[in-house]
Amino acid sequence: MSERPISGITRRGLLGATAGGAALAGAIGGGRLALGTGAGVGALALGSTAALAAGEGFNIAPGQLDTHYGFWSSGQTGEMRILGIPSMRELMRVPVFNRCSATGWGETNESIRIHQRTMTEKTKKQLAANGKKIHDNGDLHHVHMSFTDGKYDGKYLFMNDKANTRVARVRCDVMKTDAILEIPNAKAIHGMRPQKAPMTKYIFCNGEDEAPLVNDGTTMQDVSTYVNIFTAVDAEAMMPAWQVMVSGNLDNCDADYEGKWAFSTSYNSEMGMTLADMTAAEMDHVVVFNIAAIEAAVAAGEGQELNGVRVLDGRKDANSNFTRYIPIANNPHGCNMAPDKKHLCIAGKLSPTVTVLDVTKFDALFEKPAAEVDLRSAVVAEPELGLGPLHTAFDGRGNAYTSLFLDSQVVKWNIEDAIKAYAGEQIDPIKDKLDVHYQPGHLKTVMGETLEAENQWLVCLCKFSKDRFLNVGPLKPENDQLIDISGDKMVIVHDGPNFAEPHDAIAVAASRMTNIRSTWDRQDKMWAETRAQAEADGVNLDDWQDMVIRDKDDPKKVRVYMTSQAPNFALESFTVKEGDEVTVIVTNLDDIDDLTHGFTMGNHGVAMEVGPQATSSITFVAANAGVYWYYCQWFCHALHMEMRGRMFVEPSGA
Ligand code: RUQ
Ligand code: CUA
Ligand code: CA
Repeated sequence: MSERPISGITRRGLLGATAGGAALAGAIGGGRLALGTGAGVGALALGSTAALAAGEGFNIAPGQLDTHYGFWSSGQTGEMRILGIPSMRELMRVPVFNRCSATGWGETNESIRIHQRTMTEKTKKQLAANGKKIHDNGDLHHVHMSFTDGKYDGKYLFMNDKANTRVARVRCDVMKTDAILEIPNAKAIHGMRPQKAPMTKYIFCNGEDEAPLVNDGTTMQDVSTYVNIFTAVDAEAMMPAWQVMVSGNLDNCDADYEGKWAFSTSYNSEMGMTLADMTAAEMDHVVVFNIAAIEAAVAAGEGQELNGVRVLDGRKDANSNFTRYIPIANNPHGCNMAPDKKHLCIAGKLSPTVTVLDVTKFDALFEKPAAEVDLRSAVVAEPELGLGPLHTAFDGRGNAYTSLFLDSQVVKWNIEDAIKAYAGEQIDPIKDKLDVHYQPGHLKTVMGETLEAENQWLVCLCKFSKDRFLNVGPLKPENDQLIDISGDKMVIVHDGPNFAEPHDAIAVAASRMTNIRSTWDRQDKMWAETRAQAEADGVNLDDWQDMVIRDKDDPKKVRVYMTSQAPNFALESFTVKEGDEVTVIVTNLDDIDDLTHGFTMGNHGVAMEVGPQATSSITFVAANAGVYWYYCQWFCHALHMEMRGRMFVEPSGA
């Protein structure tokens, strides 16, 4: 299984042989050209056997470009990653919730401001007690792009932090985090999805953990006071728009293609506090959120205002029109809306089934009080697929692909056939099963979470790699497998080791990502506050002045403005006093593609990236007298090593 022959030769053999390599390069060129015209066309153009198409299609020769961007989460690493599809080459890491040594994210003033933007008083107190300015870890499970009319618009990427109850946004023009929102009232944001239509007005965020609404220690043991919170975040303002209290907890979520609904799975409808309690009931549920009803209630001032957010009561007992609870077998997990605009697939996890809900039947659920409607009336299929179904992906031909965690398989099934089988027809909806390696979680088809689902590639994110790679010790990488789904049979064409722990990914056609810049705009809002400070100091960042300024009001504060142009810093040295709080502001004058400089201050734990035309600043205390060298740590020139200067720290008595 690991060495699938391509025209009778193994892939590894081909890549290892020089002569074969040249022959392959020729074949690849043709394959990629064909692919560039559209995945469907590419699949047809590429030979007659699936194995041949697979081999030619995924090997992107040196210098050739991938057809799709893959945006990957990284779980407890806290960053976002960009991979090329189909090559699976890692192209970039974008720090989000993590501290990044290379770029200074989490250390530069610009990034700290973004972190602190919506920080609650409680968090500030918590951080101060621990001698920190920001949380520099995160648990980033889900990355999703902003939509316009059910299609990716290439504008923003949104992602959750389960560890510290946050949501972040990355600007796609520069691929940098531009907003981090700490969500009040909720606990542990897990499932997170943008509204798909008519545009991404909201980001829907699931609070997974149960806690008292006002969590101040007045009630702790009384579980009946615990709630879970569903939050809609205003995607443009990156502020909470409204919240809904629900019964049970919230796991994964998704939204429909009309902009009417959001839905969330709940594995703990029991409101249990132990594993045994959380799995006790035979049925859990999916919560359906009625966006129009919620917006009307918020506009009417219903509910309560808590920490600046309007909170509505959508729990079962409240009998509201905000929510409906559709019973689903024990501990469901994945929540995936099909690109047919109609079918929502809920993965069973503990049940071997995927429950298919017809979202066009949801209106009927809200026409009468919940007690008077058949809450399962929207269920149109419930195929039994295998053990441990976690997530479902879709192609553009009506097929679904569900990961089976326990079986270590991907199962391909047809939605319409499953509906016919549920209605009593003798038909097997399962079209193919493929062993993957091992224990798959999320899986993604290219553009499969949009109205433009493609039919060539499926990426399966396997939680374990075990024996698939050279042993690197007890901690092993995960295994992202690339699967060719263009034929009737699924074919694994690539194993991609990946560090902890990509939960999820999306794959976006490169044609959707046309506004990515190669250099910064000098006026970028990323350093608006730094510019304002420069102006107050009489420094015009656009005139490329270099200055050392002592703050008039606080003489302990020194600001050092300098420019960089390969291979020089404008300041060869500067002088401060022991105990000074020093802010170094570097502007990169170079405007050439790929000419990044850096600033590292020796023995101070200080380093940052300064991209072409960017301004970046970093603050530290010069605690000890002496000579310290600063240097550029991003390779920029033949004389990059010489790009350095001295900071003289005078003894405080001097
Ligand atoms: S979850 S492996 Cu955090 Cu997306 Cu299902
Ligand atoms: Cu500038 Cu290296
Ligand atoms: Ca349960």
